[in-house]
Amino acid sequence: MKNFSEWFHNILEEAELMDARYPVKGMSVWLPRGFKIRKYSLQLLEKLLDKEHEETLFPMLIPESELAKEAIHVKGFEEEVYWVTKGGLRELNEQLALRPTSETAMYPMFSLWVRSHMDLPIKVYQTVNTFRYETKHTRPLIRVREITTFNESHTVHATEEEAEQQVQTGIEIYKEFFDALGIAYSISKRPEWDKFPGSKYTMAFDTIMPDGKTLQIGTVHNLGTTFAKTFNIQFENEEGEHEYAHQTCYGLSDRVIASLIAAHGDEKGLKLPPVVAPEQVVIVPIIFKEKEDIVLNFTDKLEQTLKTAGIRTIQDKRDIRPGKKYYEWEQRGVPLRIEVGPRDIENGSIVTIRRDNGNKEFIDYDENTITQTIQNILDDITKELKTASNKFQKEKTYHVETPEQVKKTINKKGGIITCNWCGNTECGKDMEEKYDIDILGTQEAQVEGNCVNCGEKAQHKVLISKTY
Ligand code: P5A
Ligand code: ZN
Repeated sequence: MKNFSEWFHNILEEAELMDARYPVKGMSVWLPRGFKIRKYSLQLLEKLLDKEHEETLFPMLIPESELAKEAIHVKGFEEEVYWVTKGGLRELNEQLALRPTSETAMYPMFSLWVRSHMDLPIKVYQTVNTFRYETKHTRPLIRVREITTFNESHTVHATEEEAEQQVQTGIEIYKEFFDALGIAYSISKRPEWDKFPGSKYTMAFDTIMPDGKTLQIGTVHNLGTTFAKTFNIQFENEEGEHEYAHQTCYGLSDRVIASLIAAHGDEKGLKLPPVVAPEQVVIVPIIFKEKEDIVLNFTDKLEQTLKTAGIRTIQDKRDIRPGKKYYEWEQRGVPLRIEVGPRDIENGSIVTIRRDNGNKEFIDYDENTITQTIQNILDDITKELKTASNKFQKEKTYHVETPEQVKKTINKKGGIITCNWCGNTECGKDMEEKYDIDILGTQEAQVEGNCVNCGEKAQHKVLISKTY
């Protein structure tokens, strides 16, 4: 695709996912089709989280005094906070922030809930909207000012080891989630200057978009005891002594939907993994005048059979050219199309066309096995979509060894570059400026040799790219 930004913008409209014409910058409307994709994505995520978290719901407004308590945290967000200053005509005594994230809404309450080690661990999540007055160029789903789908998990633990373990668990859950959606990712530890404000460290998921720039699609933070100290989250241990709790938090946003669209889409439009597709199968009856009844009897029954088996199926009986129907459903990303005409019924077969690779197949129709046959094709589509996006991410990740190669690769090819790095902040920031890129973070690896930028002894394998 030649111009990803343009393609992305058009597809939201053409596939009827979102309407970006809402008269507030950075805020858009979810249309029914988009909302269904969002709903199925969330169901998948929440099913994974529900294994060990509980769902909660905290208020959207945060008193200024609470937001301001954690100095580093508030510093990180001060330029992005929307404020409610009036109730009707009256000035409020204390202004209230629209949550940019919910640490400072939740943790004063955690402080009340946690008394003894028996109260720990706490593992909760919520799916809410949050507000960030972003100053960089806003784009639907990718950089928004109302994050409408903010899924945030927060955990509290008695020990540092447990919190460390939870970071791994958070990463595993997100991996499983992205894998199920076929979204490829690279995980790295953000550099000091780019970690979540107030955290000990941040682990981030980045996916390469079709234009070669990366998008951060999820983050897992170890908060250490910083917030526990600020909000006084203390517990009595088994010896009767008071200790500060160890915390983690992790979050995802509308960007998951953006990357889902970007990872699989093509010139024809959307390609949806069956798990989140509003319609998994569309049946198009090919109707000729005198054979109409025969065909529709067949396709009605087929529709019913697939629906009963739990496959989201629709039948397009509109009186328009089949070609127009194909075009529309392909654009909307329906994973599988079934065509049935009088000739097919005579031959005892149906025709299937896969959205992922366009493959057309004649399938012998057997009432008893048809749902399994269709399910198998859908499963294969899921697998192939994931394979393709993993392949893309891998092919667009380059290891380089010299500064010249860094420059050449980033400008020519985009994607993610890995190289040796000393780990020093000054050197890192120098690289960011010099090459006009971002340091995504470091990965654990045995490194030999010197830093690609300053020549000092290398300490890390570092990932760099242009970013959204
Ligand atoms: C973790 C959850 C947090 O806010 N507090 C609770 C922690 N982390 S974060 O990295 O700041 O945000 C989590 C994820 O949200 C996405 N994101 C956005 N998506 C769309 N528009 C935005 N303006 C925006 N800002 C952040 C990122 O994917 C990020 O990883
Ligand atoms: Zn260096």
